[in-house]
Amino acid sequence: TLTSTFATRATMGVDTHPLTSYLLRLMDLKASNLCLSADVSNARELLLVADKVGPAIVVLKTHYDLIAGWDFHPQTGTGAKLVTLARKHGFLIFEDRKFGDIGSTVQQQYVGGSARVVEWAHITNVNMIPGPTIVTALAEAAAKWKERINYEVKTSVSAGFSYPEDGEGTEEGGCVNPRTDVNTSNHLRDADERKGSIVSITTVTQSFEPADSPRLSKTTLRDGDEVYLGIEEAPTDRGLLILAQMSSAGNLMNAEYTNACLDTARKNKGFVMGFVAQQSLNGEPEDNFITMTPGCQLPPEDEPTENGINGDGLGQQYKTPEKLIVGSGCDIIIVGRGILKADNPQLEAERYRKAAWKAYTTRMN
Ligand code: BMP
Repeated sequence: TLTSTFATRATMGVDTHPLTSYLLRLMDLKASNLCLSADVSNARELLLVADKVGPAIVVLKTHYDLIAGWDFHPQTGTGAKLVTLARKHGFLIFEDRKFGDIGSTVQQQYVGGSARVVEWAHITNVNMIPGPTIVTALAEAAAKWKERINYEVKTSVSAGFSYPEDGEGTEEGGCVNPRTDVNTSNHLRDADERKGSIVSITTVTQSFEPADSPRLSKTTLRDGDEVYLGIEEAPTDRGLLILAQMSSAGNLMNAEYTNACLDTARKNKGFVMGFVAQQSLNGEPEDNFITMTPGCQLPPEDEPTENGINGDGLGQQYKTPEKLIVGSGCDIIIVGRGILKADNPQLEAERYRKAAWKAYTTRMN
């Protein structure tokens, strides 16, 4: 897969995870293989940065538990608002939860508690320390969730139920019902046709035009449009990444551990999309796992040497997009402080998007 384009990989094989295919198409469309690690201090900042950087990224990574003022309301809270932004800009939400407990506990942590991660995060991840049942347990929970959502959508549409109960078109893109809003515009459109305006979504005036994306033409949205940017809806699936290698100095994930992660991934392709790792682990021709890689920074623009991007003094180790994508076969770079600490995070995200995309095109040649 190292020399196959993202577009080719999107259609590769029958057992490529539906969210992986969707993500690969998104990457191709937006000319982006950038994930923002949105490690900001509060919910207001998180939503602001997601909206600003949204056009440049394909994945937004969260740690909900480091965000002060995270609003847990299922319909109008922070997760729901992120879902709306994800639809607006076309990106997937990845809660970097690193689950790491017995199956029964992680199921409850995934679907329950205050955060109800499964409802707003398309993707989450695990530590493999507890063994493979952590993956099968979460897969089971995700499958149950999907079944429930599809059932709720079907029954509420046929009953002429009016979506959404809360947040009805109050803000830009304010259609907020995370449990149904993520992927249901098709159902809702059907309902619209039969019932008149069941769904109200406010005008979105913003159009999307990443600087160098050759494939995405400017999309002007009309009043009441519910599909943003001409980007298709994400499927109603949930996906998992396995943390197989870490970027931090002295971490304990040796080759044997990493191989065990790969083995579990291959046995659970219906749920596992790929890895958070420092290199591609795709070894067999049929492996089409996504490799997402943190520990990435670019040297400053005015000082283009790699000195000074070695680490953060707390164990983090940085590599350039070029090294990771060309040298190690990684697909998506995950960047936090490299973008967030810049004077203008929006412009800096664009600089990272271009650098990562250039590295990908280099790898293709
Ligand atoms: P930064 O680019 O600011 O160093 O942030 C990196 C992000 O990626 C953090 O959210 C961290 O939790 C995460 N991460 C990492 O740095 N290394 C890993 O091996 C795995 C991670 O999830």
